[in-house]
Amino acid sequence: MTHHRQAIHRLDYAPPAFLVDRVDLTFDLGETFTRVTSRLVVERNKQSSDTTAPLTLDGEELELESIKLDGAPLPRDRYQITDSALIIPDIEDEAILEIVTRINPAANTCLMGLYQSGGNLFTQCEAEGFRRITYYIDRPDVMARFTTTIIADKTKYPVLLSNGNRISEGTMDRNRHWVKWVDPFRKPSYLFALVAGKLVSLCGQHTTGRGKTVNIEIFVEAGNLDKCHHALAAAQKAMRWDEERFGLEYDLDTYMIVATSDFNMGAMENKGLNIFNTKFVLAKPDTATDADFEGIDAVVAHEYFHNWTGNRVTCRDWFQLSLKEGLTVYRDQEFSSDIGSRAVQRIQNVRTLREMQFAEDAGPQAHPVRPDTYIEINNFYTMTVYEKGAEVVRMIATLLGREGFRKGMELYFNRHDGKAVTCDDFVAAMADANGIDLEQFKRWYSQAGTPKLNIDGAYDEQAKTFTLTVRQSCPATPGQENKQPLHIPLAVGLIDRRGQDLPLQLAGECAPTGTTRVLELRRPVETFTFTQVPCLPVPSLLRDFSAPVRLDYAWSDEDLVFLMAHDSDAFARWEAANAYATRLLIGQYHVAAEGATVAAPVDFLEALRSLLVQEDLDPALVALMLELPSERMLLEEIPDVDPARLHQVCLAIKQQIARELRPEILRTYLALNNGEPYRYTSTDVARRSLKNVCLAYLAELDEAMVSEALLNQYSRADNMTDRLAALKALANRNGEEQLADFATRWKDDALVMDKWFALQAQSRRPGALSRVQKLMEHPAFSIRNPNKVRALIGTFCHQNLAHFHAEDGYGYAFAADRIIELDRLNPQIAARLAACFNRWKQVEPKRRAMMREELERIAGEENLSSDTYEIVTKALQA
Ligand code: B3K
Ligand code: ZN
Repeated sequence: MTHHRQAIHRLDYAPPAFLVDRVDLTFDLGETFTRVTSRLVVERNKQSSDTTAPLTLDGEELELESIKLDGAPLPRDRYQITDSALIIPDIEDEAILEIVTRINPAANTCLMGLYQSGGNLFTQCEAEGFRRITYYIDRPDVMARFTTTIIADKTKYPVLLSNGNRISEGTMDRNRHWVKWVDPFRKPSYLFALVAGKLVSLCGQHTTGRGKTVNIEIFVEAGNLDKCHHALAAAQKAMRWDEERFGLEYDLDTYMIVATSDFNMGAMENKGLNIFNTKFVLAKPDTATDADFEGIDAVVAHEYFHNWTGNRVTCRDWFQLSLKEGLTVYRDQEFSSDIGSRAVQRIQNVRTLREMQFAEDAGPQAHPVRPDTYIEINNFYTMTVYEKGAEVVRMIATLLGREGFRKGMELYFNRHDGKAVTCDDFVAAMADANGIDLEQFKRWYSQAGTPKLNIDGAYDEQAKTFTLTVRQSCPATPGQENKQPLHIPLAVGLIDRRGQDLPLQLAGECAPTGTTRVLELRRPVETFTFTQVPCLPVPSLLRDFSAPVRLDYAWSDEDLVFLMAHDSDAFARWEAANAYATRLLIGQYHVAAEGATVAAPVDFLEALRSLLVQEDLDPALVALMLELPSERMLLEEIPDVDPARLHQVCLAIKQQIARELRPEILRTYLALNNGEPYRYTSTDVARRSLKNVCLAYLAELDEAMVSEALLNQYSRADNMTDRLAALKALANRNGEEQLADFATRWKDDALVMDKWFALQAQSRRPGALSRVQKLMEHPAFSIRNPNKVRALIGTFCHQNLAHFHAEDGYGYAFAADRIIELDRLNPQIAARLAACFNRWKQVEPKRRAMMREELERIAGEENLSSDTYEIVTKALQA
């Protein structure tokens, strides 16, 4: 591994000195010794101002066997080799290179480049993994035509896959066979993929609107075929959706998905050959939860959608990552909204954004959606680039309307198909297609930090007007002291005392235009006066979360209860419940700090009770409204926070709700726990979600009836959603027997065992850390497997706040030890884990000092990877 630590700057971008027209690769595969022969047709780039630059090919951990230039061996004094490049100074404007290198997939623990997993071979190239396969100009603005010939042992590697179309195959001596793939589309090297191994496949089809038949093939290890049907259906749904919503069709004959259990992230959109973490492919009702099924729909759609937003039009440089990621997340969120419940989808997305992206934006790693500088690009596959990036695209869609947005997408593809472009190009297509000005809006790409809106509302009884005064501001972030005002769409409504939406008419307009209005903020302070307002209304602000901002409006508790019951915008109803609970929990945290007893007011409890007794509400929404804000989210709201106290307060309120609403919760639980067989339909998913929220509350009661209900649900469930919900509660009680039973039952299913590890890592019972340490010795655990690390160690460090932040500091020391250990094996996974120290300045001084010490200990390690180095040094500097 190279440990470059130099910052790269967006404004230093220069077009590549050379382009690659064709790449012909031949892989002679072996697990410890793979020979890669690469034939490159290169030419000097006329767009480059540097007309004498040497040809520089990136390469890492490669062993060069031979190199030929235009057919003749290249003498040793005609090229240089460093630990990150092969440099040929003296070269014609057009040249053909033949480079032979060897690599060792079995020794590859960072899972970038070509690596081994379960005896099979896989590649991961984004962002800069191709340079670990062969010497190449490994940057996204070099787009070439690829062919790939794979030679391998027939018995060990019967299936040989790469991008594009399989055009020929044959057998060879020594039990070997070969397959040749041709990708008709130009692509950057990060989209290259190769898979070889013993795999079986589930095949399906999709017929496009124009009548073309596309084959869909899902490859998995033997024994998993019965878990691929949901993923196949997801691919079919995604193909149909993209045609209907955006007119985008698949462009190859076959779309392949391959699943591996060793993968650094969720999945990868390689052209025609997507590689997935098994977590986002394999599912059946008895092994996967409803959330897993939803995750598969979303990730399959996301990777499939990348074929247009990412592959056909790609990024000019890695600073533009959100060009493909923000847009593709927006697309997958819209897909999920269309196949499920739009309101539920929106609430879940906003919850994630608040809990994780707002935290990132408020901490030492804060960066704009289009970053200006990075040390290690892998650290920039962030919540900001993905989720805030998607919010930025969503705001454009809100400003343009659905048709306007589609026109913008059409212009974007007309202009840029087959090219590597920038975020500015995307915004320009949107603006030009609609004849509007998005110059100020572009600051959303360049400015980090979560903006804040302070809103006042004033009713003029005499004039019958209601005036909103909106002040926007944005806190300083590392490297960005002063912020400029943003162009922000603010969706609002006004609700009268009977709970009816008022028609909205702004001063100067002659007629009302609907009941939800998107106000456009541009200046630091804006006022909007609504006329013909008959009585004092309750304003509903930021409907559907129309912008990724924090909002401050002085709603009374009664207003919030009123909005929970009456807002016509489902998101806003949930938001009112969430705001009320947040306010209450923060208030009670301070009450606890003064030593007083924690309690929720009657009004709050009654508001929740009324959700449970109304029959006509969507159970999924009720479930979301009943769930208290996470400790992780609350931690962001309390400076100098004591996480242990926060945990106690949340627990006390949860227990109080359980006690006081016991009859309603129990009745709801029993009504929903009706023994009907499992079906994965949105109605049933919604009902299960409410049932299991009720179960979680009941589990707070120390009653024999509850223990019995938990044991019953655990043992009788015909699906993983219900079984796991019961086991989760049992893991907080004395559920040793059930935990052991679960492990015996599922010991051979890696994904189910991940759930088992995560449950225990989350458990709030005393001794959580020592149990986690003990579980690291369990035969199903491996520090080399990212899913296992995330399930056990990641869950403990990021989600079990009470134990991670234990007063003795052992949680911090444990995290630091693991980060150091992982850094030598897999820097990307180590750096992700290191983010658990990001908010050290938010916690109270004693813990803060201990966290800082651990950060310093990590930073002091010799040979730290650039990944971990960047995260810990930024955490310490900020
Ligand atoms: N594009 C990949 C992420 C690659 C991460 C590299 N460190 C998956 C996705 O966003 O679809
Ligand atoms: Zn993506």
